[in-house]
Order: sequence, then structure tokens, then C-alpha cells
Amino acid sequence: TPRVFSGIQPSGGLTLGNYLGAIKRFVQMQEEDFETIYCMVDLHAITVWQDPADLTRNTRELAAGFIASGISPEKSILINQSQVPEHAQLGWIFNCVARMGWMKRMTQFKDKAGKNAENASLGLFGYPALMAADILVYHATHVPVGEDQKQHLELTRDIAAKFNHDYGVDFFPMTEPVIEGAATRVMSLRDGSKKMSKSDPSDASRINMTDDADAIAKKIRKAKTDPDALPSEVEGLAERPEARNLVNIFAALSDRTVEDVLNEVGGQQFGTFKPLLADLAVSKLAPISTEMARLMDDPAEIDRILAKGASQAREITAPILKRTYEIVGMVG
Ligand code: AQP
Repeated sequence: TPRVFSGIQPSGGLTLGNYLGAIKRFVQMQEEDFETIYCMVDLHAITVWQDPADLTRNTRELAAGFIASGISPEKSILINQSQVPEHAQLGWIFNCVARMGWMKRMTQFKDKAGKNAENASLGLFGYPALMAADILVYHATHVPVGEDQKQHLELTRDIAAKFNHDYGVDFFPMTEPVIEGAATRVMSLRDGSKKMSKSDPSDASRINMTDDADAIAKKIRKAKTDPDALPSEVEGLAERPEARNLVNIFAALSDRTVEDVLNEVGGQQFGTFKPLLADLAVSKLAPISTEMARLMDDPAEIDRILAKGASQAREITAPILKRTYEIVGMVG
């Protein structure tokens, strides 16, 4: 069976962007004909500074978010990256396969390192090589992600191809990105040109999965928009990033196409549309945040689920790493 791997960083609380761009698809793929492995990538999170107590809490909260969204530890393997050491071990091999020139072209590094790249961690620069290892240590064939991860998945294929070529093997598969749906790139509520992000300093820019109904309604009411009514055709959203973002969110939350949504709401002013969107968001997110809070009351149970996931995962990763070491010529 085809195998799915994807991960999210415990670098803060989950946002609506993570949910619509990634987790919602994770749940769907779990119900389809795939073997599914989902990961809290704590080793990736520490490529930028994380307070230790926050990292611990965010990792458990992310696990709770996965489970509350519908990822079942019975149907999927749910793991914390650092508990499966083969990720980091294969990551080192891939550090020796990836080229500096490839890494320098990564736009996420440029965005995250900003102007002060000399002061970025070496881990942040190497992030995509570890991500390739996360995926390939399972020989995963499909990776559901948001649009922003497309370049990293191309690099994953480059690394697999170079490894196979250099060692004359056909060992690592070419993985397929799965970037689908109406909200593969959810934008900031304050700036239609910026991605909604956990680490944006402005809390008003994002909807957190743990926001209550009042906070969600307020953030949507205050979301930046233009003064015009909504169009009835998709083309009418082309030059209107903020309007497009809110319509995309509406479509993704209600599992409808953008065309279908515009058929209904085209012609409405934002004063009418925003409350509809807020009600929809609350109705979809409130059950998840309630369940997250319940799960967070019993962190020991979350830790048990992650320990079980790690041992299931290692049944897959240990033989693949062992074979990789043999291919490379390591004595073991
Ligand atoms: N705004 C978004 N729209 C759609 N998908 C998104 N994803 C993130 N933001 C959006 C998808 O969520 C998955 C996990 O992302 P991540 O935690 O690995 O890190 P990120 O992409 O860097 O997400 P954030 O929220 O912006 O985190 P910080 O602020 O820590 O950098 C990925 O599949 C991603 O595409």
C-alpha cells in the first residue's frame, strides 16, 4: 500500500492554516487506502529558539490537536520525531548528499533567516535535508502539505535521486506532494500577501485552534478587506487577495468549491459575509478545541500514545536505515 508521511512543528499553537492546509487532508488520507504516519517534528522546531517548557507543552498540545481533529492512533502511526532516532541518523547521511547550492535556493530559509542569515542556526539551513529524511526513512510515497512546502518536497526528490545515482541503487522512492483543496495557502488576516503563521507576532493575524468563539468572531470581523461586495465569479477574486482568502477559508471549512460558495454569497457585503464565516469557523473548530482541552487534562495518556507510535515507527525505520548504512558502506 502507498504510504503517507507528514509533520507539523510544535513551534507554537496550531493555526487555521495548519488545519486547512495540512491536518484536514491528513484525516482524509487516513480514511483512504494509505498507510499513514503523522509526526510532531520537534527536531525541526528547535532550528529556531524554543523555550524548553513551551516545547514540551506544544508537542503534547499538537498531539492533542491531531487526535481531536480525527487522527486515530489506531489507524495512523502518531509520533514525536526525536523519539524515532532514525530520522536524525538518515538526516546526517542526507546532509552529505544535499549540496550547499541547493540549500541556498530555499525560500523558506531566506524568509526565516531574514536579513541576519549569519546568525541563523546551521539546523535552520539544513532543515530541508532533515525533512527529506523524515519522509524517506519510511519510503513514503505521498506527502500532504500546504503550498509553502512545495520547494522542500522538490528537494526531497533531488536528494533521493542523487543518493540513488551516486550509489547506483534504486532505493529511495520519488515522493509525490499532495497539495489539494481550497486552502493550500491560508493568508494572514491582517495582510493578504503574507502566509498565516504560528509565529507571526500579531495574534490578530491568525485563528488559533484553541481560540474561543468570541476571539474567532472578533478576528474575522476585524480581518482586513476591501470595500467592494463579493463577486459571483472566481475571476472576480483575482486582484483581491483578502477577499479571496476569506472565501477560500469558507470553501475549505464547508468542503465546497469556491465556485459553489460564490454562487451563494456573490453580491454580499463583508458586513453580511463575515458573520456567516465566523459562525461556520466556530461550528467546525469549537468541537476540536473542546476535545483538545479534554485530552490535555491527561498528558500521560498522550505520552503513552506517542511511545506506542515510536515503537511502531521503528519497525519501519530501523530496517530502512540499516540498509542505507550498508549501501553507504558502513561497517555495522
Ligand atoms: N498558512 C498556511 N496555509 C496552508 N498551509 C499551511 N501550513 C502552514 N501554514 C499554512 C502547513 O502546515 C504544515 C505544518 O507547517 P509547519 O509547522 O511545519 O511550519 P510552517 O509551514 O512554517 O508553519 P507555520 O505555522 O508558519 O509555523 P512557524 O510560524 O513556526 O514557521 C505544513 O504542511 C504547511 O504547509
